[in-house]
Amino acid sequence: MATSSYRFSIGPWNLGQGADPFGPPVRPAVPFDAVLDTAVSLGFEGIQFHDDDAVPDLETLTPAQVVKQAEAMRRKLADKGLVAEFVAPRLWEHARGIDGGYTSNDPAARAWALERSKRAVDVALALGTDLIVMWPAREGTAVRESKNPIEASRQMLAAIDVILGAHPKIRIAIEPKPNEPVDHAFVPTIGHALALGARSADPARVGVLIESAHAILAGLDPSDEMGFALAAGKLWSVHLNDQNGLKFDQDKVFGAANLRGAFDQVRVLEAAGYAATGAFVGFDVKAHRTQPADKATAHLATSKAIFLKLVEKARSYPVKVAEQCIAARDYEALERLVLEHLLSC
Ligand code: 3MF
Ligand code: MG
Repeated sequence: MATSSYRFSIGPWNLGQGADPFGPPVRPAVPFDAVLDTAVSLGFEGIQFHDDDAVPDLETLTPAQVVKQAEAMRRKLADKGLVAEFVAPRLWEHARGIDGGYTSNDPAARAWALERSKRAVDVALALGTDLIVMWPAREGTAVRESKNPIEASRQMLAAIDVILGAHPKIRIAIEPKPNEPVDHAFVPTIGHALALGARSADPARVGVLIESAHAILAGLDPSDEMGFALAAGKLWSVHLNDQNGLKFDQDKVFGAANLRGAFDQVRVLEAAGYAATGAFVGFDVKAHRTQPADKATAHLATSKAIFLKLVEKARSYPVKVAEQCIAARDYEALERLVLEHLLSC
């Protein structure tokens, strides 16, 4: 199969314990080494990290100790033939980030968020990656009047500049999401993320990570969001998954709710030569709560298998016939062509 040029990645949070807001964990925690073994056995080469996945309890360590532990993690990855894809400063779970980090109303919390982000840069470099993922999870509001959106936008930009300033090689991929855990996020879409990046101290080092479900939650088509970023050379990672309409963030298996939408995402990645850029394909998918522990990796295997099947579909797409339909402005014929192509064996 000529699809092996894609590189796949996984985050430890994709092997979760099945907890949801209405019920506790139903599966034992997966030890970190088991996450790595699962990655290897399913053909995932990259590991995505929160800063404290790589260095547990990093807030209690000195910067030198943090680097030492991250270097040990890098060796552990290398022993298994794995590499680190990115590091995301996990501001949203810490007590100090209760009201957001960079946009908190508490100046001490804002200072903490910037310091923690600088430590995440240290972790990334020690792990051998130059990519920081910024998911601005709590950078928004539940009560609209509780923060000043003008000030918040400036604070987000200042945070980007602090991270860029931490090392001349570091790049940031912003992962926008319009809501959840907040009601309204300050950086809800790819357009917002790229506009912020363009105003940063070094726009060449700010790009995006697109999660399919986040685009859908913003009422947008994920493949169009990808096209927008790809046209600017800014798509530096993806979190492919699916989402059944406007509800909580479901992190469903890629293609599970909208197979045609998944095809369109693969098609735009293929058209742009995404695989050749060396960027990873990540699947931000969760196992169902009902799934027994010994089968709670199937969501990853299925997402990857469906992705690869859709790569074949994109490569065998009848381009000539499609062009004729488009030239004749016969979009009904194009519609049928796409549907029959997807249904064909
Ligand atoms: C958000 C993310 C992650 C989250 C993860 C945990 C990089 O969509 O991709 O941040 O931490 O999803 O739930
Ligand atoms: Mg994600």
